[in-house]
Amino acid sequence: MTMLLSGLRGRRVATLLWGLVSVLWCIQSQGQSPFPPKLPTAKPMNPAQLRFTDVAQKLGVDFRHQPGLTSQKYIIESFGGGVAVFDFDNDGRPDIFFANGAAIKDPASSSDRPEKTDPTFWNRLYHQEKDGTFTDVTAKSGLAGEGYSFAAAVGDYNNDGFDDLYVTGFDHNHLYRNNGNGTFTDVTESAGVGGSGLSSGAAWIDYDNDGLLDLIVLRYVQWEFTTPIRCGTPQGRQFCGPENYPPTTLTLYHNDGSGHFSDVTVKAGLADLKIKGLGVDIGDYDRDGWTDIFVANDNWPQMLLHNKGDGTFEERGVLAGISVDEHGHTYSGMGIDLADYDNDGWLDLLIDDLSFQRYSLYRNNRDGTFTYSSSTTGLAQITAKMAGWGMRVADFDNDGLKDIFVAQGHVNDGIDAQIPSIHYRQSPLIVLNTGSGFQDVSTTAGAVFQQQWDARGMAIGDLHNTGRLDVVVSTNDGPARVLRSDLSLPRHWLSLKLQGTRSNRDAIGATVTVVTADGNRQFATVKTSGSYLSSSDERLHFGLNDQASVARIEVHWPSKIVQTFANIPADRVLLICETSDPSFHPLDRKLDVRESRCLTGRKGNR
Ligand SMILES: [Ca+2]
Ligand SMILES: [Ca+2]
Ligand SMILES: [Ca+2]
Ligand SMILES: [Ca+2]
Repeated sequence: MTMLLSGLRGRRVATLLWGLVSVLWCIQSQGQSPFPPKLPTAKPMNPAQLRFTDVAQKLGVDFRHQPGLTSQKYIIESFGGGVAVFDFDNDGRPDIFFANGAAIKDPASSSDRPEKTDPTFWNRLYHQEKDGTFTDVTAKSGLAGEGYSFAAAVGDYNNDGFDDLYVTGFDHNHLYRNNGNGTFTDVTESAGVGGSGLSSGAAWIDYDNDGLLDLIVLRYVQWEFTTPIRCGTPQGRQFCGPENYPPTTLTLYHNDGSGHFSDVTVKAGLADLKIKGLGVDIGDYDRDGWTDIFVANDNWPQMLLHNKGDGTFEERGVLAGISVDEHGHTYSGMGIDLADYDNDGWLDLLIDDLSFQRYSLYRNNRDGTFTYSSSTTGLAQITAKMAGWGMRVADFDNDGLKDIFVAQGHVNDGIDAQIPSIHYRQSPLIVLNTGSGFQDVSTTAGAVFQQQWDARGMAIGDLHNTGRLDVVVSTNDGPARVLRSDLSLPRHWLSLKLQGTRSNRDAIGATVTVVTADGNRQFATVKTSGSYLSSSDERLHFGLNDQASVARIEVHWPSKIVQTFANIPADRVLLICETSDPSFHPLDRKLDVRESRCLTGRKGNR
């Protein structure tokens, strides 16, 4: 397939192949369809009505990622930085954080450390104002950071109602406690989560369901500035791939509830796990009540860390059928998302990678295993030449079916000269879920899809509370993009913010089923993880197509409390408090109304 495609224009070919594949599908769909046969058919639509516009400059988001490029092509210069979309001041309007690089000595010795002394290297926090524009509040917030930063992971670890921020980096990670007054305090040392080595993705997860968020932190490879491996030639250095370096380990931190975390990697049975990790996501794929962990590894088997419920994990990637692609090949896993794309109530897995590897979609077989479904859904053909990083599976056109948005760009900045059909800078990708396959609608979705970026981090969220999912992209050595969704379809939607009282306050790990009268059934997990080095809006977004109300909402909390609600009107943001009181009804969350109405008196700390 890759040979056939190499001399041709990707998307046109993909469209042709799409037709071919569709025919093949019809032939085999009676057997192993990657979509359930009774899925409600989406209403006919004009894809041109889903459009994204880059409003970064217009809204005052002037972040530019600075990788600190050297002549040495140190591996960290190719990582890019993560994005976090989160409402740090609880005013109902999502804000944006960007992780940034740092100045690197050229060449650097073993004692040299990247520096953020120059403000162009600062991490940046942008506060959203009432008029929808953003103001750089980095200096006041105390989030400028130290060293070379990669991932941003949002979670309210101390359950005080203000989201905290974990930022990974080279050599040292940082935990910033949100003080609730617009400032953050670096509590890394007292919390014991500084880590070491070349960290990459991180995710908040309450793996033991005790109501306190724990933390999983990946590393990439064993690497130091003095690692004597260089790629390319002295005159033309290239970034070395992960195959040049030994694999490394991850760290699992247990939240002890006193502001301190314990490194439980050994106790959890994860100390011997060798990874080349980039993306990480969480979700209960087997619905046993314990949240599991998925790791996207670069040029290394992909991994499923099954939570055994006794504080230990078991790596089951091979058993579950997600470690390699359909041909048994490993690939360069970068971005990751666990999401139920076929609306059957079971989490599926998508991992993106480099050109000629095709993005890997694994459909959950509901028995602890997955089936590689990229080819049968058309996604393999669409993504054959693409290279993806930040990525989320979500309903961008509000028709009740989850779509895919990918921030793209190749890692090798010399690739254009080596393989003329592959480009270093690539357009982003928007793929719609039709209910029977995936369709690339990028060419009709706005001018940003004609632009070529070296994209890396990406987070999604309904920035202006209009019921449309926007996308924020960070590009390596380039400007940030705020892609406002200008979806013009008059489709209904519902946004749910869950607040735990016995469970962790962010409700991370809670699952929600939304059923509409037309028979559509959607399933989602509360999380901030997924994508690449990034953290998305924790509110759950549901597209409802032409349904003006939801027939039934079912919420399963990590505490085992189950809440159900009937006949809920659409087109609003609702706050659901965790309670066993059957008289509780979701609260309509107006802007500027602080969430003081949920029950208080829970465990936590300040
Ligand atoms: Ca805010
Ligand atoms: Ca916990
Ligand atoms: Ca599980
Ligand atoms: Ca959709």
